[in-house]
Amino acid sequence: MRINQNQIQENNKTSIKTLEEQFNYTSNTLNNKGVDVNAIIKKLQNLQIAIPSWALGAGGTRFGRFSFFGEPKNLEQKIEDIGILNALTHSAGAVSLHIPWDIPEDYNGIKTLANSLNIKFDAVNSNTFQDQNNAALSYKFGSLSNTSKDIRQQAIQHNIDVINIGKKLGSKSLTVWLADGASFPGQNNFQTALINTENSLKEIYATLPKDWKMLIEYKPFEPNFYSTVIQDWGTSFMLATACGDKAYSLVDLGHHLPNCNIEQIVSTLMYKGKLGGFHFNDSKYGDDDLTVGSIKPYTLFLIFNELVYGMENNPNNPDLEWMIDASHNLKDPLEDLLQSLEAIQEAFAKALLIDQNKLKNAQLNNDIVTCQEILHDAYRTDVRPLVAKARLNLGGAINPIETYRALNVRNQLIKERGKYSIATGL
Ligand code: PSV
Ligand code: MN
Ligand code: MN
Repeated sequence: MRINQNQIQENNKTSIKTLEEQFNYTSNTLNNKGVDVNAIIKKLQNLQIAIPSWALGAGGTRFGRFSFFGEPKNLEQKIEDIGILNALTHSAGAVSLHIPWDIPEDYNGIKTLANSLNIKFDAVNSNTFQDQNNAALSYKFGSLSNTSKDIRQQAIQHNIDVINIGKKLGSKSLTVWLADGASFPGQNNFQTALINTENSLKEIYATLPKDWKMLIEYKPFEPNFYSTVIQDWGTSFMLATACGDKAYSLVDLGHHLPNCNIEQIVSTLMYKGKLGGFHFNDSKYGDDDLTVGSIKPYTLFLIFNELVYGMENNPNNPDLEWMIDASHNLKDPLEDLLQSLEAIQEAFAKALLIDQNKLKNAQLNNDIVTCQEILHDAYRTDVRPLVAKARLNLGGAINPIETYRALNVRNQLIKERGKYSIATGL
Protein backbone atom coordinates (compact mmCIF):
# COMPACT_ATOMS: atom_id res chain seq x y z
CA MET A 1 0.00 0.00 0.00
CA ARG A 2 1.21 3.50 -0.78
CA ILE A 3 0.05 6.87 0.48
CA ASN A 4 0.14 9.64 -2.05
CA GLN A 5 0.68 13.35 -1.71
CA ASN A 6 -2.93 14.20 -2.58
CA GLN A 7 -4.35 12.05 0.18
CA ILE A 8 -2.07 13.75 2.69
CA GLN A 9 -2.85 17.24 1.46
CA GLU A 10 -6.54 16.53 1.48
CA ASN A 11 -6.29 15.44 5.06
CA ASN A 12 -4.14 18.42 6.05
CA LYS A 13 -6.99 20.77 5.03
CA THR A 14 -8.79 20.23 8.33
CA SER A 15 -5.85 21.37 10.44
CA ILE A 16 -3.93 23.81 8.28
CA LYS A 17 -5.60 26.94 9.67
CA THR A 18 -4.95 25.94 13.26
CA LEU A 19 -1.36 25.08 12.45
CA GLU A 20 -0.76 28.44 10.78
CA GLU A 21 -2.11 30.24 13.86
CA GLN A 22 -0.01 28.17 16.22
CA PHE A 23 3.05 28.49 14.04
CA ASN A 24 2.74 32.27 13.76
CA TYR A 25 2.39 32.62 17.51
CA THR A 26 5.37 30.35 18.23
CA SER A 27 7.65 31.76 15.58
CA ASN A 28 6.84 35.38 16.59
CA THR A 29 7.57 34.61 20.21
CA LEU A 30 10.83 32.88 19.30
CA ASN A 31 11.89 35.52 16.78
CA ASN A 32 11.42 38.17 19.47
CA LYS A 33 13.84 36.20 21.61
CA GLY A 34 16.37 36.25 18.79
CA VAL A 35 15.84 32.65 17.66
CA ASP A 36 16.33 31.95 13.96
CA VAL A 37 13.17 29.88 13.40
CA ASN A 38 13.87 29.24 9.73
CA ALA A 39 17.26 27.74 10.54
CA ILE A 40 15.59 25.38 13.01
CA ILE A 41 12.97 24.35 10.47
CA LYS A 42 15.72 23.58 7.96
CA LYS A 43 17.59 21.43 10.45
CA LEU A 44 14.39 19.56 11.28
CA GLN A 45 13.75 18.98 7.59
CA ASN A 46 17.22 17.50 7.16
CA LEU A 47 16.96 15.03 10.02
CA GLN A 48 16.48 11.53 8.64
CA ILE A 49 16.03 8.61 10.98
CA ALA A 50 16.51 5.02 9.90
CA ILE A 51 13.83 2.46 10.67
CA PRO A 52 15.12 -1.00 11.55
CA SER A 53 13.77 -3.79 9.38
CA TRP A 54 12.91 -5.71 12.57
CA ALA A 55 10.63 -3.06 14.06
CA LEU A 56 7.73 -3.22 11.62
CA GLY A 57 6.02 -6.24 13.09
CA ALA A 58 4.58 -6.58 16.57
CA GLY A 59 7.35 -7.46 18.97
CA GLY A 60 7.11 -9.81 21.85
CA THR A 61 8.68 -10.80 25.08
CA ARG A 62 10.14 -14.09 26.18
CA PHE A 63 6.71 -14.78 27.65
CA GLY A 64 4.89 -14.62 24.38
CA ARG A 65 3.93 -12.68 21.36
CA PHE A 66 0.53 -11.27 20.48
CA SER A 67 -0.83 -10.83 16.99
CA PHE A 68 -1.08 -7.57 15.17
CA PHE A 69 -2.63 -8.12 11.80
CA GLY A 70 -1.40 -6.97 8.41
CA GLU A 71 2.22 -7.22 9.47
CA PRO A 72 4.82 -7.32 6.69
CA LYS A 73 5.71 -10.81 5.52
CA ASN A 74 8.95 -10.04 3.70
CA LEU A 75 11.54 -7.36 3.11
CA GLU A 76 9.56 -5.77 0.27
CA GLN A 77 6.56 -5.27 2.54
CA LYS A 78 8.77 -3.94 5.33
CA ILE A 79 10.16 -1.33 2.96
CA GLU A 80 6.63 -0.48 1.86
CA ASP A 81 5.75 0.13 5.52
CA ILE A 82 8.71 2.47 5.89
CA GLY A 83 7.44 4.17 2.73
CA ILE A 84 4.19 4.87 4.59
CA LEU A 85 6.09 6.39 7.53
CA ASN A 86 8.22 8.43 5.17
CA ALA A 87 5.28 9.72 3.13
CA LEU A 88 3.59 10.90 6.33
CA THR A 89 6.64 12.41 8.03
CA HIS A 90 9.43 12.84 5.47
CA SER A 91 11.81 11.96 8.29
CA ALA A 92 12.09 8.19 7.90
CA GLY A 93 14.12 8.04 4.71
CA ALA A 94 16.29 5.04 5.58
CA VAL A 95 16.12 1.37 6.50
CA SER A 96 18.61 -0.56 8.60
CA LEU A 97 18.77 -4.27 7.79
CA HIS A 98 19.50 -7.10 10.19
CA ILE A 99 21.26 -9.99 8.48
CA PRO A 100 20.29 -12.82 8.11
CA TRP A 101 16.76 -11.81 9.15
CA ASP A 102 16.37 -9.68 6.03
CA ILE A 103 18.67 -10.86 3.27
CA PRO A 104 17.39 -9.44 -0.04
CA GLU A 105 16.53 -12.04 -2.63
CA ASP A 106 16.34 -9.65 -5.54
CA TYR A 107 18.86 -6.84 -5.01
CA ASN A 108 17.84 -4.75 -7.99
CA GLY A 109 14.17 -5.11 -7.20
CA ILE A 110 14.63 -4.08 -3.57
CA LYS A 111 16.82 -1.12 -4.53
CA THR A 112 14.29 0.08 -7.09
CA LEU A 113 11.48 -0.21 -4.56
CA ALA A 114 13.41 1.64 -1.86
CA ASN A 115 14.44 4.31 -4.33
CA SER A 116 10.85 4.89 -5.43
CA LEU A 117 9.94 5.57 -1.78
CA ASN A 118 13.01 7.78 -1.12
CA ILE A 119 14.48 5.24 1.25
CA LYS A 120 18.23 4.72 1.60
CA PHE A 121 20.03 1.75 3.06
CA ASP A 122 21.53 2.71 6.40
CA ALA A 123 23.83 0.57 8.56
CA VAL A 124 23.68 -3.19 8.09
CA ASN A 125 23.55 -5.17 11.34
CA SER A 126 25.28 -8.50 11.82
CA ASN A 127 23.74 -11.20 13.98
CA THR A 128 25.93 -13.59 15.92
CA PHE A 129 23.59 -13.75 18.89
CA GLN A 130 21.50 -16.59 17.44
CA ASP A 131 22.33 -19.85 15.76
CA GLN A 132 21.11 -19.81 12.19
CA ASN A 133 19.65 -22.82 10.40
CA ASN A 134 22.41 -24.96 8.95
CA ALA A 135 25.10 -23.16 10.92
CA ALA A 136 28.11 -25.41 11.36
CA LEU A 137 29.00 -24.11 14.82
CA SER A 138 27.03 -22.69 17.74
CA TYR A 139 27.27 -19.26 19.38
CA LYS A 140 25.92 -20.61 22.65
CA PHE A 141 29.15 -19.66 24.42
CA GLY A 142 29.97 -16.58 22.44
CA SER A 143 30.86 -15.47 18.94
CA LEU A 144 33.72 -13.00 18.37
CA SER A 145 34.93 -13.69 21.93
CA ASN A 146 34.63 -17.47 21.84
CA THR A 147 37.57 -19.54 23.05
CA SER A 148 37.24 -21.66 19.88
CA LYS A 149 39.12 -20.20 16.94
CA ASP A 150 36.75 -21.90 14.50
CA ILE A 151 33.68 -20.32 16.08
CA ARG A 152 35.36 -16.90 16.09
CA GLN A 153 36.21 -17.42 12.45
CA GLN A 154 32.60 -18.29 11.58
CA ALA A 155 31.43 -15.08 13.30
CA ILE A 156 34.11 -12.99 11.58
CA GLN A 157 33.11 -14.43 8.21
CA HIS A 158 29.44 -13.64 8.92
CA ASN A 159 30.33 -9.98 9.52
CA ILE A 160 32.32 -9.92 6.28
CA ASP A 161 29.33 -11.43 4.46
CA VAL A 162 27.12 -8.71 5.94
CA ILE A 163 29.50 -6.02 4.68
CA ASN A 164 29.29 -7.57 1.21
CA ILE A 165 25.49 -7.54 1.32
CA GLY A 166 25.56 -3.90 2.42
CA LYS A 167 27.93 -3.00 -0.41
CA LYS A 168 25.40 -4.25 -2.95
CA LEU A 169 22.71 -2.04 -1.42
CA GLY A 170 24.70 1.15 -0.94
CA SER A 171 25.03 0.93 2.85
CA LYS A 172 28.04 2.65 4.33
CA SER A 173 28.34 1.12 7.77
CA LEU A 174 28.29 -2.10 9.73
CA THR A 175 26.79 -2.20 13.22
CA VAL A 176 28.11 -4.90 15.50
CA TRP A 177 26.24 -5.83 18.64
CA LEU A 178 27.44 -8.88 20.54
CA ALA A 179 25.51 -10.88 23.08
CA ASP A 180 28.83 -12.41 24.18
CA GLY A 181 29.38 -12.64 27.91
CA ALA A 182 28.85 -14.93 30.86
CA SER A 183 25.85 -15.80 32.96
CA PHE A 184 27.84 -16.98 35.97
CA PRO A 185 31.00 -15.88 37.80
CA GLY A 186 33.99 -17.91 36.76
CA GLN A 187 32.41 -18.93 33.46
CA ASN A 188 34.72 -16.73 31.37
CA ASN A 189 38.15 -15.25 31.66
CA PHE A 190 37.37 -11.54 31.18
CA GLN A 191 40.71 -10.72 29.58
CA THR A 192 40.66 -13.67 27.18
CA ALA A 193 37.13 -12.78 26.07
CA LEU A 194 38.10 -9.14 25.55
CA ILE A 195 41.32 -9.94 23.69
CA ASN A 196 39.52 -12.40 21.41
CA THR A 197 36.84 -9.80 20.71
CA GLU A 198 39.39 -7.11 19.94
CA ASN A 199 41.31 -9.36 17.55
CA SER A 200 38.14 -10.53 15.82
CA LEU A 201 36.89 -6.96 15.38
CA LYS A 202 40.26 -5.99 13.92
CA GLU A 203 39.94 -8.76 11.34
CA ILE A 204 36.48 -7.53 10.34
CA TYR A 205 37.71 -3.95 10.31
CA ALA A 206 40.52 -4.91 7.92
CA THR A 207 37.91 -5.83 5.30
CA LEU A 208 35.86 -2.62 5.68
CA PRO A 209 35.65 -0.53 2.47
CA LYS A 210 37.43 2.84 2.67
CA ASP A 211 34.24 4.90 2.88
CA TRP A 212 32.57 2.68 5.50
CA LYS A 213 32.29 2.91 9.28
CA MET A 214 32.13 0.18 11.86
CA LEU A 215 29.75 0.99 14.73
CA ILE A 216 30.31 -0.91 17.97
CA GLU A 217 27.25 -1.14 20.21
CA TYR A 218 27.59 -1.77 23.96
CA LYS A 219 25.12 -3.13 26.49
CA PRO A 220 25.59 -3.97 30.19
CA PHE A 221 23.53 -7.14 30.44
CA GLU A 222 21.04 -9.42 28.66
CA PRO A 223 21.00 -12.07 27.36
CA ASN A 224 23.95 -12.76 29.67
CA PHE A 225 23.20 -11.82 33.24
CA TYR A 226 26.60 -11.81 34.92
CA SER A 227 28.89 -10.07 32.44
CA THR A 228 28.87 -8.80 28.88
CA VAL A 229 32.12 -8.48 26.95
CA ILE A 230 31.29 -5.05 25.46
CA GLN A 231 29.47 -3.83 28.52
CA ASP A 232 29.82 -0.04 28.39
CA TRP A 233 30.88 2.98 26.34
CA GLY A 234 34.42 2.77 27.67
CA THR A 235 34.89 -0.75 26.35
CA SER A 236 33.27 0.18 23.06
CA PHE A 237 35.49 3.29 22.80
CA MET A 238 38.58 1.24 23.60
CA LEU A 239 37.76 -1.34 20.92
CA ALA A 240 36.89 1.31 18.34
CA THR A 241 40.17 3.07 19.04
CA ALA A 242 42.08 -0.21 18.74
CA CYS A 243 40.46 -0.90 15.37
CA GLY A 244 41.14 2.48 13.79
CA ASP A 245 39.71 5.74 12.45
CA LYS A 246 36.68 4.20 10.77
CA ALA A 247 35.44 2.51 13.95
CA TYR A 248 33.07 4.31 16.32
CA SER A 249 30.90 3.72 19.36
CA LEU A 250 27.16 3.40 19.01
CA VAL A 251 24.88 4.54 21.83
CA ASP A 252 21.60 2.67 22.27
CA LEU A 253 19.58 4.55 24.88
CA GLY A 254 18.28 1.34 26.47
CA HIS A 255 21.76 -0.07 26.98
CA HIS A 256 22.59 1.64 30.26
CA LEU A 257 22.13 0.80 33.90
CA PRO A 258 19.40 2.85 35.61
CA ASN A 259 20.22 6.52 36.26
CA CYS A 260 23.29 6.45 34.05
CA ASN A 261 24.18 9.92 32.77
CA ILE A 262 23.84 9.17 29.05
CA GLU A 263 24.17 12.81 28.00
CA GLN A 264 27.64 12.92 29.54
CA ILE A 265 28.64 9.78 27.60
CA VAL A 266 27.42 11.44 24.39
CA SER A 267 29.45 14.53 25.18
CA THR A 268 32.66 12.60 25.93
CA LEU A 269 32.41 10.46 22.79
CA MET A 270 31.77 13.49 20.59
CA TYR A 271 34.71 15.37 22.10
CA LYS A 272 36.89 12.43 21.09
CA GLY A 273 35.26 12.24 17.63
CA LYS A 274 34.13 8.68 18.33
CA LEU A 275 30.34 8.82 18.41
CA GLY A 276 29.16 7.06 15.26
CA GLY A 277 25.50 6.35 15.75
CA PHE A 278 22.45 6.23 17.89
CA HIS A 279 19.67 3.76 18.63
CA PHE A 280 16.66 5.59 20.02
CA ASN A 281 14.15 4.05 22.39
CA ASP A 282 13.16 4.61 26.01
CA SER A 283 13.42 2.52 29.11
CA LYS A 284 12.32 2.37 32.69
CA TYR A 285 14.09 -0.75 33.93
CA GLY A 286 16.46 -2.24 31.36
CA ASP A 287 16.61 -2.64 27.60
CA ASP A 288 12.85 -2.13 27.47
CA ASP A 289 12.78 -0.84 23.87
CA LEU A 290 9.83 1.44 24.64
CA THR A 291 8.58 4.29 22.46
CA VAL A 292 11.12 7.13 22.29
CA GLY A 293 10.37 9.85 24.85
CA SER A 294 7.63 7.87 26.59
CA ILE A 295 9.38 7.59 29.96
CA LYS A 296 12.16 10.17 30.26
CA PRO A 297 11.55 12.99 27.78
CA TYR A 298 13.71 15.47 29.76
CA THR A 299 16.68 13.11 29.54
CA LEU A 300 16.12 12.84 25.79
CA PHE A 301 16.21 16.64 25.60
CA LEU A 302 19.46 16.79 27.61
CA ILE A 303 20.96 14.16 25.29
CA PHE A 304 19.97 16.27 22.27
CA ASN A 305 21.49 19.31 23.94
CA GLU A 306 24.84 17.48 23.93
CA LEU A 307 24.29 16.24 20.38
CA VAL A 308 23.56 19.77 19.14
CA TYR A 309 26.60 21.12 21.01
CA GLY A 310 28.77 18.33 19.60
CA MET A 311 27.51 18.77 16.04
CA GLU A 312 28.52 22.44 16.25
CA ASN A 313 31.74 22.16 18.24
CA ASN A 314 33.28 18.80 17.39
CA PRO A 315 33.99 18.82 13.66
CA ASN A 316 36.21 15.78 14.24
CA ASN A 317 33.06 13.76 14.96
CA PRO A 318 31.39 12.47 11.78
CA ASP A 319 27.72 12.89 10.91
CA LEU A 320 25.72 10.57 13.09
CA GLU A 321 23.66 7.59 11.96
CA TRP A 322 20.28 7.86 13.64
CA MET A 323 18.05 4.86 14.08
CA ILE A 324 15.04 3.87 16.13
CA ASP A 325 15.51 0.56 17.96
CA ALA A 326 12.20 0.00 19.67
CA SER A 327 9.77 -2.86 19.98
CA HIS A 328 5.99 -2.74 20.09
CA ASN A 329 4.27 -5.43 22.02
CA LEU A 330 0.83 -3.92 22.28
CA LYS A 331 0.53 -1.07 19.79
CA ASP A 332 0.32 -0.85 16.03
CA PRO A 333 4.04 -0.84 15.09
CA LEU A 334 3.57 1.96 12.55
CA GLU A 335 1.74 4.20 15.01
CA ASP A 336 4.42 3.53 17.59
CA LEU A 337 7.15 4.47 15.12
CA LEU A 338 5.29 7.69 14.25
CA GLN A 339 5.23 8.54 17.96
CA SER A 340 8.96 7.86 18.21
CA LEU A 341 9.78 9.97 15.17
CA GLU A 342 7.78 12.86 16.63
CA ALA A 343 9.52 12.55 20.01
CA ILE A 344 12.97 12.64 18.40
CA GLN A 345 12.14 15.72 16.36
CA GLU A 346 10.63 17.49 19.34
CA ALA A 347 13.68 16.84 21.49
CA PHE A 348 15.93 18.02 18.65
CA ALA A 349 13.88 21.19 18.10
CA LYS A 350 13.92 22.02 21.82
CA ALA A 351 17.67 21.50 22.02
CA LEU A 352 18.10 23.82 19.03
CA LEU A 353 16.28 26.55 21.00
CA ILE A 354 18.98 26.66 23.67
CA ASP A 355 20.98 29.84 23.46
CA GLN A 356 24.45 28.31 23.65
CA ASN A 357 26.22 31.66 24.15
CA LYS A 358 23.96 32.66 27.01
CA LEU A 359 24.43 29.25 28.55
CA LYS A 360 28.20 29.51 28.28
CA ASN A 361 28.20 32.93 29.96
CA ALA A 362 25.99 31.70 32.77
CA GLN A 363 28.30 28.71 33.21
CA LEU A 364 31.35 30.97 33.32
CA ASN A 365 29.64 33.10 35.97
CA ASN A 366 28.67 29.97 37.92
CA ASP A 367 25.10 31.25 37.74
CA ILE A 368 23.42 27.88 38.21
CA VAL A 369 19.89 29.25 38.27
CA THR A 370 20.32 30.99 34.92
CA CYS A 371 21.87 27.83 33.45
CA GLN A 372 18.81 25.88 34.52
CA GLU A 373 16.38 28.56 33.39
CA ILE A 374 17.90 28.55 29.90
CA LEU A 375 17.37 24.81 29.65
CA HIS A 376 13.88 25.00 31.15
CA ASP A 377 12.84 27.79 28.83
CA ALA A 378 13.77 25.68 25.81
CA TYR A 379 12.31 22.48 27.20
CA ARG A 380 9.00 24.08 28.17
CA THR A 381 8.46 25.64 24.75
CA ASP A 382 5.78 23.88 22.74
CA VAL A 383 7.73 23.15 19.55
CA ARG A 384 5.04 20.98 17.96
CA PRO A 385 4.04 23.72 15.48
CA LEU A 386 7.67 23.92 14.28
CA VAL A 387 7.91 20.16 13.82
CA ALA A 388 4.57 20.05 11.99
CA LYS A 389 5.55 23.01 9.81
CA ALA A 390 8.82 21.30 8.85
CA ARG A 391 6.83 18.24 7.83
CA LEU A 392 4.26 20.28 5.95
CA ASN A 393 6.97 22.11 3.98
CA LEU A 394 8.17 18.76 2.67
CA GLY A 395 4.69 17.55 1.77
CA GLY A 396 4.10 15.50 4.91
CA ALA A 397 1.14 15.26 7.24
CA ILE A 398 0.43 17.91 9.86
CA ASN A 399 -0.79 15.17 12.20
CA PRO A 400 0.76 11.88 11.05
CA ILE A 401 -1.13 9.53 13.38
CA GLU A 402 -4.45 11.21 12.72
CA THR A 403 -3.84 10.99 8.97
CA TYR A 404 -2.72 7.36 9.26
CA ARG A 405 -5.99 6.55 10.99
CA ALA A 406 -8.13 8.68 8.69
CA LEU A 407 -6.69 6.88 5.68
CA ASN A 408 -7.42 3.54 7.30
CA VAL A 409 -3.92 2.35 6.62
CA ARG A 410 -3.92 -0.67 8.93
CA ASN A 411 -7.17 -1.97 7.50
CA GLN A 412 -5.82 -1.54 3.98
CA LEU A 413 -2.75 -3.52 4.97
CA ILE A 414 -4.92 -6.25 6.44
CA LYS A 415 -6.94 -6.33 3.23
CA GLU A 416 -3.78 -6.69 1.16
CA ARG A 417 -1.80 -8.99 3.40
CA GLY A 418 -4.50 -10.79 5.27
CA LYS A 419 -4.47 -11.50 8.94
CA TYR A 420 -0.89 -12.69 8.81
CA SER A 421 0.97 -12.13 12.04
CA ILE A 422 4.56 -12.84 13.01
CA ALA A 423 3.26 -14.09 16.34
CA THR A 424 1.40 -17.01 14.81
CA GLY A 425 3.01 -17.25 11.39
CA LEU A 426 -0.53 -17.66 10.01
C1 PSV B 1 20.35 -5.49 21.26
O1 PSV B 1 19.60 -5.34 22.41
C2 PSV B 1 19.92 -4.52 20.18
O2 PSV B 1 19.74 -3.24 20.72
C3 PSV B 1 20.90 -4.48 19.04
O3 PSV B 1 20.90 -3.24 18.39
C4 PSV B 1 20.35 -5.50 18.14
O4 PSV B 1 20.89 -5.47 16.88
C5 PSV B 1 18.88 -5.13 18.22
O5 PSV B 1 18.70 -4.91 19.61
C6 PSV B 1 17.90 -6.11 17.67
O6 PSV B 1 17.83 -7.27 18.43
MN1 MN C 1 20.26 -1.44 19.55
MN1 MN D 1 18.78 -3.30 22.67
